[in-house]
Amino acid sequence: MIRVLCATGMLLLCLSGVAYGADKVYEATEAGTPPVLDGILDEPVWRHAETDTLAFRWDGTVSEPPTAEDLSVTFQAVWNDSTNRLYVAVRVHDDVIADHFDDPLTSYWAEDGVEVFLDPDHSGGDHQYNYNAFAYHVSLFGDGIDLGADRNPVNLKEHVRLGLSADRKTWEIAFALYEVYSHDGNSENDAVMDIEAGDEIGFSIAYNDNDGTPKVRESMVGWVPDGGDSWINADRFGTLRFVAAPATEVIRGSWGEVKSNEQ
Ligand SMILES: [Ca+2]
Ligand SMILES: [Ca+2]
Ligand SMILES: [Ca+2]
Ligand SMILES: [Ca+2]
Repeated sequence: MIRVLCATGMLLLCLSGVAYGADKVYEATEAGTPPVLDGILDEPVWRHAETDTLAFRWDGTVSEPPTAEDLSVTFQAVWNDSTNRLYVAVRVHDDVIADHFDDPLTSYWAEDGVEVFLDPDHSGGDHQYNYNAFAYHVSLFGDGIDLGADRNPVNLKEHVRLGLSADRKTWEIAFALYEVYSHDGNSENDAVMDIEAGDEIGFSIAYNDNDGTPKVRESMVGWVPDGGDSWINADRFGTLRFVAAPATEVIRGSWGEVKSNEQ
């Protein structure tokens, strides 16, 4: 719609609609074999996947975008046809890695962590106190915190699997894509997306930087411009498109076999 309005010369509408992540698209290729979630990005698919940067300041007590020494973050994403999972790899340069509270629900937005936004049916719209879309605050311990329908934080860690490197700066995360989530304890009332090449979902990603002061988020950097309200509104998300792997890059078998063959 934005492109149509621009093309017809409706400049004010064009300018007012340019913001947010709607025009950002990441193409995730299919991994013939799912990555091993160990925080080590040595699988062949990570060598080929597009790398993008979290270049936009969304929030934080640091008024300027963080320096490269303070925080710089890149990510990649792939998917697997057999597991129906989205895999996200995140490389973080952060001067201080901090997590202050044993309770994963305490100040979850202001601990060091990756925040991944998913809207599997690409509907957009409000998701603050419902499961229309998700803002998974992935902690260093593999929690997946979002606000629930009762307006309290809820740990949806069954949606998330994390492999973290020993220095806690390389994240390898798998997500199940819940098109329907009931949160009633009965998985028969939920629907996880059956991913196929050509599908598109609402997607965004950010990093929350804590550098040692409890409950203080020094910086939040994200993939799309003006994404600070993404935890409320899925219209702020960009798009992730699932694409098939080039035939030459599809490698079947376990990573143990692949790695041993490469040595
Ligand atoms: Ca790995
Ligand atoms: Ca930092
Ligand atoms: Ca939705
Ligand atoms: Ca930090």
